[in-house]
Amino acid sequence: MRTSQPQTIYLKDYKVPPFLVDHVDLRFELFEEGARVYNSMEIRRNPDAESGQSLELDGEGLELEGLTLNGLPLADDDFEVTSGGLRVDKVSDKFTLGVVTWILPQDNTRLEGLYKSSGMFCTQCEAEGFRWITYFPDRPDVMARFRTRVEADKARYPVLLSNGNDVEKGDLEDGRHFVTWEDPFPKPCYLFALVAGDLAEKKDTFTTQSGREIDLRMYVEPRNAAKCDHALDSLKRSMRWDEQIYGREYDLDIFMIVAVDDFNMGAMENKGLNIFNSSCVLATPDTATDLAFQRIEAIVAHEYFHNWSGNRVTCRDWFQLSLKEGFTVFRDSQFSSDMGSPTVKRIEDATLLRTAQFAEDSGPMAHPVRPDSYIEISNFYTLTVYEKGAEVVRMIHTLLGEEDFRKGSDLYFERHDGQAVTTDDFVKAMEDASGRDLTQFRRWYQQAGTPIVDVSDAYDPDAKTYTLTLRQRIPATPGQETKQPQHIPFALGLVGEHGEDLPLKLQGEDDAPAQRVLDLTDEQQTFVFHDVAAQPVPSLLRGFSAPVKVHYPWTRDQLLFLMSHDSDGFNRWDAGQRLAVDVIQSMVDEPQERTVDPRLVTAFRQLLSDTDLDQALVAKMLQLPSEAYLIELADEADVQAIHKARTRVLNQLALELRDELVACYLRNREDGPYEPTPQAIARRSLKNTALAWLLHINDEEGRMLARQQFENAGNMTDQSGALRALVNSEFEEDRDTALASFYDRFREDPQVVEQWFAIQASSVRAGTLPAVEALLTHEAFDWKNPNKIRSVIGAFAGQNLANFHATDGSGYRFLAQHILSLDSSNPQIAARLVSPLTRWRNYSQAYRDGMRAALEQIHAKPDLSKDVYEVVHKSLKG
Ligand code: 7MF
Ligand code: ZN
Repeated sequence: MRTSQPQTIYLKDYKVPPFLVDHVDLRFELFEEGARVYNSMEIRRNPDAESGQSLELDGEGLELEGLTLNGLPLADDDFEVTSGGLRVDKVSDKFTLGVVTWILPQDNTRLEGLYKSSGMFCTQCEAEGFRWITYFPDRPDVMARFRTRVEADKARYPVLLSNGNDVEKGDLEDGRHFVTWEDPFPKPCYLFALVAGDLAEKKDTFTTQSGREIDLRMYVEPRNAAKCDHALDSLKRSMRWDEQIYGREYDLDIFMIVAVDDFNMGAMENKGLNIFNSSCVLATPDTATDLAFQRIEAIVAHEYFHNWSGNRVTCRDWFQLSLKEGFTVFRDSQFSSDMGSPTVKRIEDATLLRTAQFAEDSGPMAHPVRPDSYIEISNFYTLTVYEKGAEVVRMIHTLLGEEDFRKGSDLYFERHDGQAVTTDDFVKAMEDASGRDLTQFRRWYQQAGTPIVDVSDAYDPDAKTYTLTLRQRIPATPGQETKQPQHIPFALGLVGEHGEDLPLKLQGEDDAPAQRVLDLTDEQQTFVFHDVAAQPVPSLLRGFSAPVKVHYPWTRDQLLFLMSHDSDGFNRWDAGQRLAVDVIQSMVDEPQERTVDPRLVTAFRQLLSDTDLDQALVAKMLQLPSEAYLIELADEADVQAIHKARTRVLNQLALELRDELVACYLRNREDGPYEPTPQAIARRSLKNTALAWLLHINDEEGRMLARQQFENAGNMTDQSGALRALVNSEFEEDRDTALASFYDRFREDPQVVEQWFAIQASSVRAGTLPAVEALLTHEAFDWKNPNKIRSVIGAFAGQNLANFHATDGSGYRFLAQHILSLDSSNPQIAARLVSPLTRWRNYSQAYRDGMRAALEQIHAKPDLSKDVYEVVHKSLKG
């Protein structure tokens, strides 16, 4: 147990900052033994704050070497160094405070603040990393102009970067040099960044809509110089898109991207100097899959879009995190949708939401999009804040329509430029621009839990009326026992017997649209549609218009009908998923039920040979619902039973459709050069799915095709597709040969080795744990590198569910053991690894006790970090 209870921070306790910082002058002296940071702050009392308060600055792990007030050294009894900072009691209304600190970046394994990654210096300051660099009011509502001088050895660190524009550079004594950077835009310190290293520079330019030429620069380790093109192209597409869709132009003369190998998260939007995890930005067709290409495009866009949604307009406090993250995820998903297939993008977003966010929303860490309290803020960079937050913005977009939404966004950026604001300010701007009342809608930010919409209907053949009754309920979540009804935009259509959309005409209306969005605002509402010629099949929540669960008793025949007839592509996919879920669940419930419903086989057969439908959509429709989703749907999940049932369905489908799978594979094989077009990507995806299915049933021809593909692949999508298929098969020899040759070929490339680790750690073959344990002692494994930890431990616990949930509890003990050791070196990474254990109450008895025991074992560690403590403690509570 921790010796002291960590403090909980509450939104209701928010107070404006007692002091403001107008300007910060920083000087970094970087050495191998450490770094000295000179920090000179122009501070003044906040006129809006309570008067007479002492100056309190945040600081962690700092050695204080000097402290001056208006240039004069402070006496020992004029200030106090406290556990989390520094207090100066007697200060006037306006003064300059000088602080000198000594820090040890080379020993910084937490990867917060200033640290070293493969020989270079870099920073990560969001959310509270700046306090590990110097004493400062580390809160986002203190916005200052930064001037940063970086000094280091010129041979080791020829490249010295920080935010803004470089205004001065020169040589110093002893082979050292310096560069000074000035950022004209006031910013919170979480957006501060510094990079120093021996880096290759890739240059490009972008001309803005107003004709300004922007210098684009990408900095990577020299061995990665050939992996930059895709990110730079993505950046230019993002910049153009933000101008066209949101009217947002870039504001500095330089925009820089840096890739670093050791990074706790995906990327960071530091003003003018975005820093990326190497795995989220570096790519060539030979080393990155199509999926990685798409992910990189989306992440580059996300970080770039933050320049307005996050940097120019930032968060007042960390409870408002979704203000920038929800909005920016919404913007990057709009962008991806515009760059590819909107239906497929929507399916991907809805899948993530329904699988992982719904699980979070019904577990012990459930919290509103705008949380009310936290212990450690880095635990709140969650799917709820990001993905549900983006859905909330998307619903505003649906309610207002394209045009008014754009007016709202323009008003928001104009009204709050240079400010630190709240989610409420965002909604207010949307209201003011559109004239719509979003009072009730605001509950989406305040109430946790996934709303459930129960739908019932009745058709009256005489009156030709169709009556839909919708009821909403929101389950209780920690700290929120009862809920108020929310405003749910509920899109729907009624599908007639020939697959046509029937007109949707409510009482007293003349217009009858084919699709409409109902405003569900009460606990229960009834809608009567007139002039409905025949009994329709309802197509509900089209396009996944709200992040809710819909319950309606569709028959399997109705689902089959929607699967092939619904005019809404998303709901075609959804009907297929619901059908497959139903088939698998009935096998979980009745293990003696041996044969798969032949109608599912027929539907999949049709899909496999349908060459008219968007092939990317076909590839999605062929994916069975994941084990994670089936577990989420269960009340008391029996993982092994779910795994067995799903495997049995997959086996039978593959056996019965074996010839179609081979034909689909051959049809989609390409001989020409690699192309990154959506069509080619869809073909590869379909082909690799067919291959995986064939190897799932240990088909000999599939084996031959996989070997051929592995040996001749001209791109990483095909190479790893074949490897993955072989690794998940029973063909041991082929598997071992392929794994060895793959490693041999790519051992020098960390991003590929990470994929190699993840493919093995997520292998469905029984008894993977010993193999996973062996990976931890592999020469390429590195406990200091978060990507390696994620690709082995994270992939095992998060994706290899049947093996992780082994009923002997070995998977849980394995995870607990490594969380405990990581807790001391990198608490953020350790805390993220706890999440596969948190929902122990939703598993059946055979799993529950083992999961809880693992949590209790972690909880018992003395001096547990507050990161891990918060997740474990909340999981065990109640
Ligand atoms: C796309 O949000 C979507 C989400 C915080 C770090 C990046 O820009 C960010 C940072 C976390 C989790 C997800 C994402 C990010 C972070 C992310 C990246 C790309 N402000 Br933690
Ligand atoms: Zn973000």
